[in-house]
Amino acid sequence: MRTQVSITQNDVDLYNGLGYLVVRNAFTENRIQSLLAAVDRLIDRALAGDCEIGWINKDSRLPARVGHLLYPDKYDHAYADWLGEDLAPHIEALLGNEPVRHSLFGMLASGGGQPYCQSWHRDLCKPGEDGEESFLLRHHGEFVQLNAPLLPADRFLNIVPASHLRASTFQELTAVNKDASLSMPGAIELKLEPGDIVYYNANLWHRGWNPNGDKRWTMHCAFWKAGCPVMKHEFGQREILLKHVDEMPMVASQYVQNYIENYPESDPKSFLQL
Ligand SMILES: O=C(O)CCC(=O)C(=O)O
Repeated sequence: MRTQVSITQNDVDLYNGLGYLVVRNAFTENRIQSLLAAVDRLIDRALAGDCEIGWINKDSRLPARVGHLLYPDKYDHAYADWLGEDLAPHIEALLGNEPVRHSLFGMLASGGGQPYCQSWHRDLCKPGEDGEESFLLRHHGEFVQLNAPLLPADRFLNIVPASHLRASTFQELTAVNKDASLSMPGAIELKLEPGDIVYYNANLWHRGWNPNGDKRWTMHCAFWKAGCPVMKHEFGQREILLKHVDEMPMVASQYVQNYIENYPESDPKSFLQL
């Protein structure tokens, strides 16, 4: 199956300039249904004791955030097919058409009225530290993260556009240190529907914000250029992925193989050390 929407050079330029790109209707209703069915199968397996996941409410089939969906116990071909057929052309365009490796593959989940309120953060650098901007510039274009909701009216990712390649401002540092609920200068709420994908730089100022605990199932994945060594925050997946990398469809298998091949034997570095 071909990808539904391709990413143009103009999209890549927008992504690089703003630190995010929303692709509307990036995958079909059939794909949405196949991913929802995969999550339902995961819940069935977890309820049967065949794999372990966290719960918001087990009786209501409400999982908590799930990581490592490519691990053998949580794996479903639906995830790997989606990665190969819909996501890969986008990811590769955004990473300069170079080989790509897996980093993180999971699902953000909320529900049952349980508030989910993250503080504003950048994933891989320390806001306000000396050299903040040079870290950000050094790794520019090497990685991409995505959120792709499977349920309607996903309004839970807040970002500060174009904050990904500069040092944090005094106002940002003040807002984050005072109170997570304070509004952040220039912040926007992304409005996404199933089939939409937001690709973003994980060092944009951002947060997940769902104070009412509305039901949310949002695929959440990250990828790096293949040659970038596996870092501390994504370390520890090699042994378990090796068990079934050969059984995955071609693209997913290649991305995972590239993770395995760039795995340091010990002492993985952090983003700041590279
Ligand atoms: O909930 C979200 O959309 C953002 C998640 C996030 O930023 C994180 O877990 O670091």
